[in-house]
Amino acid sequence: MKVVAEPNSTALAPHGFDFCPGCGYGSVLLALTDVVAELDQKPVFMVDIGCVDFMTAHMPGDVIMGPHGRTGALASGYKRMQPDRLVCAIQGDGGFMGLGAAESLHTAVRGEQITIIVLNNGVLADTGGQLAATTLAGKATSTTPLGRGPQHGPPLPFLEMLATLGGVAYAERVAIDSALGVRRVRRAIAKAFEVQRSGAGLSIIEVLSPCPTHWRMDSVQAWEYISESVRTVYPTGVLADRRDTGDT
Ligand SMILES: Cc1ncc(C[n+]2csc(CCOP(=O)(O)OP(=O)(O)O)c2C)c(N)n1
Ligand code: SF4
Ligand SMILES: [Mg+2]
Repeated sequence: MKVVAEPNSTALAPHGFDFCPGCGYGSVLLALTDVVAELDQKPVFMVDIGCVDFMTAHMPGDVIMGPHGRTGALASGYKRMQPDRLVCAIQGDGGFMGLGAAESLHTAVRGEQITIIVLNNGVLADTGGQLAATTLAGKATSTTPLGRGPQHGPPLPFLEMLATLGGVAYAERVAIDSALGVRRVRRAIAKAFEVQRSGAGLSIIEVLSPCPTHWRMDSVQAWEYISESVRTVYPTGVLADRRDTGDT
């Protein structure tokens, strides 16, 4: 096996991660820590409720936990009171696109000068693996053993919807399904902070992230599932970039 990156000891210390083996959240955390190490100020992080809250002990900066799904609203208020701080909300797909969809939508409509990282694992992982707005058609979850059916509607293209709004300065979807994918996560997060600094508007990064535990797969199968299935419904790439054009 080839080592492509050494774990960042700042993020891992003192007791290692609490994520399941093969979870994508550790890769996001390490990428985030690398990006923050290059910045001249530490962001303040607003962490949502979900498996994402296992990140709190490892964040490279101050942390405030938000009520489930409402972290975008909390981050908006903080940024308005502390406009010189870099503010980053981190939320799961269930919180961002489901229970907190209204707060997320209006944060985007207002074009808040914050960065949001959405961890899309297609499931409500922390509460036991329930169907989420993002679960793919046919995919079984713990509480929907027959899989997502027509009665549930199709998976929600929430980032595509938000990308149409003038307040969204930057929106990119990336995937943890390869070493290259992890590098792209890092690059996208760095870009999102640049956008926040430029004052252009909201920057959002959606990360397609494996959850081997609730997908009932091993780590390799989970990466393959993202490459072969999730990315066909949720294509990766830049969905909005209004940094230079001022386009609405
Ligand atoms: C207002 C509110 N509703 C519901 C819950 C229960 N709850 C906690 S975490 C969670 C699901 C989290 O799913 P997601 O946001 O996708 O994060 P993941 O666990 O997948 O990382 C739910 C429904 C809560 N804590 N607060
Ligand atoms: S349940 Fe899924 S999202 Fe939660 S820590 Fe485990 S692998 Fe990660
Ligand atoms: Mg989730």
